[in-house]
Amino acid sequence: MNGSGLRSPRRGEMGLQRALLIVVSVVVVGASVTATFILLSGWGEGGVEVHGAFFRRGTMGGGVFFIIHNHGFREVCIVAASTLVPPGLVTELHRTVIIEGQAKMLRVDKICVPPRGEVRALGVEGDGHHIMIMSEIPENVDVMKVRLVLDNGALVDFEAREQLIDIPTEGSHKGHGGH
Ligand SMILES: [Cu+2]
Repeated sequence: MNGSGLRSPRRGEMGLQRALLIVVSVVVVGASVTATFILLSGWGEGGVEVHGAFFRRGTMGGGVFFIIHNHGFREVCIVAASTLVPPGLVTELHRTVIIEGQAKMLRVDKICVPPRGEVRALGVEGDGHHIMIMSEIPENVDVMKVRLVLDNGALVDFEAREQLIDIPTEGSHKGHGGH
């Protein structure tokens, strides 16, 4: 066997290398876990963000409109919606389609947002999708709080302010850029 005088410095080096290896492994594993997490879920609430939300009252109930953006790398679908404020209104996921020149609202099971993409849930002004409120919205409510349930289990809460529908006046056609 070799003298211990020769071996101990090498053993020390080995220890240092092993320590470095462990540090590197921990970093690599950590990075992989983070990358996997980002790939699977995106950022935040399922990697999904809601922009420009508003609601309009209808004859009975109303509609909630918004743009939903998916930052993730996987398709995400809205599978249900509910209202937190006011609580417990009856909701349905809808899509407006034009059939023989007539706008018709269809109930849909889900609203899917492509990876790295968005859905303009703005009724006929977007791609038809919207959340239909099937029960009466109390008069004093001008901001609703809405919750979306995604197929990956994430919840997305957002506020939708009432948008009053402009009643066209005689001079309205003179304005620039209205629609
Ligand atoms: Cu509808």
